[in-house]
Amino acid sequence: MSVVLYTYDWLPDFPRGFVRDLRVRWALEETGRAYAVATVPARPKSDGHRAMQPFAQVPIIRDGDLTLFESGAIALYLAEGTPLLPEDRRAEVTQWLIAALNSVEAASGGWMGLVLAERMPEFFGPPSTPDVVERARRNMKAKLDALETLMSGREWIAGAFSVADIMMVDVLRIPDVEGQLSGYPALADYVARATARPAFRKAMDDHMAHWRAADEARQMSRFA
Ligand SMILES: N[C@@H](CCC(=O)N[C@@H](CS)C(=O)NCC(=O)O)C(=O)O
Repeated sequence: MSVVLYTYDWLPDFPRGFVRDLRVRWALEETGRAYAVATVPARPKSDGHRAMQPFAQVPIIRDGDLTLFESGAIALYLAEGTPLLPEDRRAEVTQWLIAALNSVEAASGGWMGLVLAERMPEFFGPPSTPDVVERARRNMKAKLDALETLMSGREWIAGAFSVADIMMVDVLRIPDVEGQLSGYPALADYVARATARPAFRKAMDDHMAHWRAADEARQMSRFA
């Protein structure tokens, strides 16, 4: 039976390309697992959604009787028994996957939230003061500085390409697209190298095709 991946039924342009179902699609592509996509309403959130994900977020997967949320837990589950989570590096790969989410994404997500509140106060506001935004940016930069030194001597973060790279690179894509990786050549190369992988390209194409289909379905329902 194939995995079912849940994402939103529709979202505006801005988060497309960055919704976290992408990292799950990437892991599924890297491991060669077939999957189907199902949706939950973005607004308003549904009880059915909350029953699968207590915080009413995505991604979620179903695999047979198992329902799983948290992108890191999903990625580790999918990586189990595959080269994405090699037995002899299991602890190290897990460490870096958690570092991606709990150290790097925690810092970049905090900064991005403040930037969005500044840019789109009607949606993400109220905006913070500039010194608070700058403090969050410096906090993120401290993590990027450390990673830049580390990645200057490595191709992948923990030996061969692993599930930790999927998480770390997906987390770094936000500072990258926001211009925050300029001055970090090793990190910029790392992101470019990973996102050139056919599995990433396929995951991204399918992710964007999902939103285009969602636009069409929305148009049709307006005319119905
Ligand atoms: N720690 C969670 C974060 C999930 C998350 O923030 N999902 C976003 C989409 S990328 C979401 O559903 N946001 C809507 C909301 O929080 O209401 C994970 O990694 O799965």
